[in-house]
Amino acid sequence: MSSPRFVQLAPEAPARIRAELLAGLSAPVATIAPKYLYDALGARLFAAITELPEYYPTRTEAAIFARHLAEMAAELGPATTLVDLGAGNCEKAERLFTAFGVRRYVAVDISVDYLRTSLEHLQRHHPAIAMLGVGLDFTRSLRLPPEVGDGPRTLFYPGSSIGNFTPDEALAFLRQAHAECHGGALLIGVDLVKPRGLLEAAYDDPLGVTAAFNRNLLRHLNRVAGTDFDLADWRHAAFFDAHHSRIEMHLEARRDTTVRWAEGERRFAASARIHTENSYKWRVEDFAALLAAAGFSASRHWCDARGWFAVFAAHA
Ligand code: AVI
Repeated sequence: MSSPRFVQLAPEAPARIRAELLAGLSAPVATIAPKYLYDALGARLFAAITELPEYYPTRTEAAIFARHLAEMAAELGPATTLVDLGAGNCEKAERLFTAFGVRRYVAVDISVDYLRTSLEHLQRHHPAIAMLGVGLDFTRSLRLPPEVGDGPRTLFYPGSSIGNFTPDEALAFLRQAHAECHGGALLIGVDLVKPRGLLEAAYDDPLGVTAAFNRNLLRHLNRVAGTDFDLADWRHAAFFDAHHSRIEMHLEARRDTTVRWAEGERRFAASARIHTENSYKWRVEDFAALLAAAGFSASRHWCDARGWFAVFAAHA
């Protein structure tokens, strides 16, 4: 019985993570990168978000895949090597294995610790597929290790996580993805522009799960950066900025408050904010143009009937 292999690429040193977080907190517009939303509890809260009736992206994307899988496979040809970016529990990729004739599955996430259990479980169900887990923060740089092997690769980036990059960052990321395809293809989920009310409900749900997800970032910061945030002082704020075509998430001070750490502090007046996430909403034609600018030669997309979400297949 084969078992998965694992490669952890150099994780960022704790001192650098701390320095980056504190620099963001001290910047004129206080900002924390959204990847810090995902500590162990944050990952669970995100999983809960995907179950909320208001959070349409996950189930809309799943329905598009369920309906058009055969056409996608026909468009792209066999995905002998499937590279899953942000694999987590690997569930989305598993649904592609048969239709895409996957022979080698590479699950990539920020740490192999997040992948071990899911990949070992998956390997038991798919003993004929060679499996590799790669620990890599690909939001910094997408350079896959040699263990992935030569030959064309199909990169799989579902969930509209591309929306958490600014358009410039998305272009830089897609250029790296293009190079890493080795002449293969990209299959990517993209959330689309839609009426403000639908968007804002998805990012500020009445149950308060997204608020908990956002505020949990402060607990994470207290742990890794040594800050003394009092969660009671901060509320969740999320709104659609039509000019930038993005949902912005912030943490907003309920009252004047001062946050302290070993070598510094920052005072926040009531209503001051810390920017914690952007979630860009694309138009189909703009995203197709972005793929072309990144070097992909031909792209096709599939949408749900309401035109809320798109899955793009692009040839490298
Ligand atoms: C992971 N990412 C695509 C989610 C999104 O919709 O931007 C993260 C999220 N933030 C709040 N709710 C969900």
